[in-house]
Amino acid sequence: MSSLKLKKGLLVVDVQNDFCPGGALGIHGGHKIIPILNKYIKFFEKENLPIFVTRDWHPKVTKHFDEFGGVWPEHCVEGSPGAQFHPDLEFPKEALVMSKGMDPEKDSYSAFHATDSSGMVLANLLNIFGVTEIYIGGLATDYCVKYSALDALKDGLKVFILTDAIAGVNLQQEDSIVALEEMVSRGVKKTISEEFIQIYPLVRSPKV
Ligand code: VGL
Repeated sequence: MSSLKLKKGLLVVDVQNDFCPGGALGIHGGHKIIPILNKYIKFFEKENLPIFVTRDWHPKVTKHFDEFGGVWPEHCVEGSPGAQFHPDLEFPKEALVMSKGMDPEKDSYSAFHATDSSGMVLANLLNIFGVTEIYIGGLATDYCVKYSALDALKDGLKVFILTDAIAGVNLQQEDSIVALEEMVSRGVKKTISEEFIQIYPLVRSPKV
């Protein structure tokens, strides 16, 4: 396998039942990004590139919830149906499932606070897989996607947001737009599936 192939990684953020319409914190149109995310996932899978899939995985009592002083209604409680990945999301068994939000004292929006089943943090896994360019999609644009993208920049990665595969909570109507502007102003690049899938073959290493 060429080193070029090892450089890209896909990060799918929090595509869980509670963040989709009908869920405890249902995001308008949240489910509509899933077929597009599935396309990206297939692409990374076919190319043997690492795929990281995060989930919010909260204890029942946490400062993240409004009942205990936070902002949000109870959602994505560990092991609950709302915390399960949306049934339409298709990812291979090789994908690395990462959980976050387990600390009852913290919000932990960023995927960089997530750990895999062995307790390894995302930054270490990215390092192990040699990922230098991360492609991020999922929920929500104005929270977990944004904080993950900004942390990825801090980690020294080149960061692409999949703008056709994100949706925002929008507590304020413009929140997602503002979040995207902030990401871009800090150095995040935007891409969409058509562009990504057209451009990608050009940068692929030749088949041997
Ligand atoms: C998220 C709001 C509350 C997210 C998580 O996944 O973006 N948003 N908790």
